[in-house]
Amino acid sequence: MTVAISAEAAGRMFEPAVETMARAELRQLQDVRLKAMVRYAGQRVPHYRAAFAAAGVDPESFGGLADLRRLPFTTKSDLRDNFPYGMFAVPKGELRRLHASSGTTGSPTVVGYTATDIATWSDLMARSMTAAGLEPGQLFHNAHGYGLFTGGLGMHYGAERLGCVVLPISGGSTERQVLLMRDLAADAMCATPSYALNIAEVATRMGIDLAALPIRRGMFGGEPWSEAMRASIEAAFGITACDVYGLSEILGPGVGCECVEARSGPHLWEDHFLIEVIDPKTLEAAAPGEVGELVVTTLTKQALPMIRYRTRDMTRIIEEPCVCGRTHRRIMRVRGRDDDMLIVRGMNVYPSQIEAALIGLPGLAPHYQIVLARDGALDALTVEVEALPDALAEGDAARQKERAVSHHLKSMTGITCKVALKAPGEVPRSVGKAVRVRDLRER
Ligand code: DLL
Repeated sequence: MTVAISAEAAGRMFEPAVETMARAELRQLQDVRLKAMVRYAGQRVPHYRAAFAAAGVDPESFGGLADLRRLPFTTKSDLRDNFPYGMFAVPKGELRRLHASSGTTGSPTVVGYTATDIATWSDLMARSMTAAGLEPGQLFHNAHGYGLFTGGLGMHYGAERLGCVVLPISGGSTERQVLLMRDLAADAMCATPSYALNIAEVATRMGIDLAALPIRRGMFGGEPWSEAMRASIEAAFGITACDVYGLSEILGPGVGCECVEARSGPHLWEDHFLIEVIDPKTLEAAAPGEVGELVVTTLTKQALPMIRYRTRDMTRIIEEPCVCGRTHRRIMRVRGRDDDMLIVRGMNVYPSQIEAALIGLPGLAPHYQIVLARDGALDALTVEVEALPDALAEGDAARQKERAVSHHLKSMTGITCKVALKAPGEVPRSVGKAVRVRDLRER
């Protein structure tokens, strides 16, 4: 049984039958796939065999969705402890691709894909792109880094699967990005949101009005961003900007994506991923609609099955049906990882909350960094933000502006902070994931 949707709505989906599957039918599919996945992981991965045994779960007779909470969690340290191939369910020769994390927050982790996994990933990316309003035949300007980061190749394969023409420009060479976007008449693009703003700024310097070009669609993700940043990107490029979510441990980009119709949080593709939100302290299920840590179980992954993987990403599940007709649930835009949260004088705040309050204020450019330092026994937080070129202030006028912005941040986020106005170009620009926090505190 599928939900009745109009042919016109179905035409805007890559796999309409699956994307509009009735919830009960989707649950049933998840149940069957979960049982098979637990059996598969137990048979093939010693780590899971041991973890299931410790939790008293017999993978051969596992009860499916009803018993989900009996399954052990998997964390990033399990991947590290089993580096490089210990968590894999297939021999090395059956893999077709490896990606790796940069290891900025610890030792590196490696993820892998079989040929079937790459085909599934491409399908899910094509599904995500269609949701974001892309169409076959369009020119897709791919400004995600190619290489070990999953952004570049993940988007590339998805765009080809959809039938787009891909420009694999990768990140960097920003002036060239602008020229090619104009000369080749790109229809759609993807980048991290911070890099998109960098491109927009360079275009302005070059005297090129991106909003006057044919480009109309964009997909942005890989790092937290805010509604204010979406508005800046949409205005600069003259596009609709959709939020695409994912993480390498689970897949890469394309675990979910916003639909262009609602643009109110990514739909996660629940035929391939089982999602839960937990309280990261108690590890119990968060109350319905409450914010907590997203936990994902892969339902079809061959090379690297993930059972109840703790993403550290904080969000909530949106249960309300979406206007686009898709039945796969949405999550609230991810505002950061649990470990990105700053605790300043006892107040908890995510960099993205500061961003949301900051961007769009008159006279400020959307380029900022948060500096943490020690002030005696206390933490001191300074927000360094650039003034727009035509709004540069000096002396008393600058101090007054800084105080006004600091007051605004306090009222919006509860955080007491200093604000330091910077001249245009003083805040470092990103070509991939932006570094939002400089922590100068001694550990
Ligand atoms: O960043 C995959 C990706 C590439 C997604 C391009 C979207 C676009 P990792 O490098 O493993 O994979 O980093 C994953 O980035 O756990 C989140 O903390 C963060 N992240 C990814 N997408 C979003 C988003 C890729 N749309 C980590 N909003 C995730 C907020 C995001 N955070």
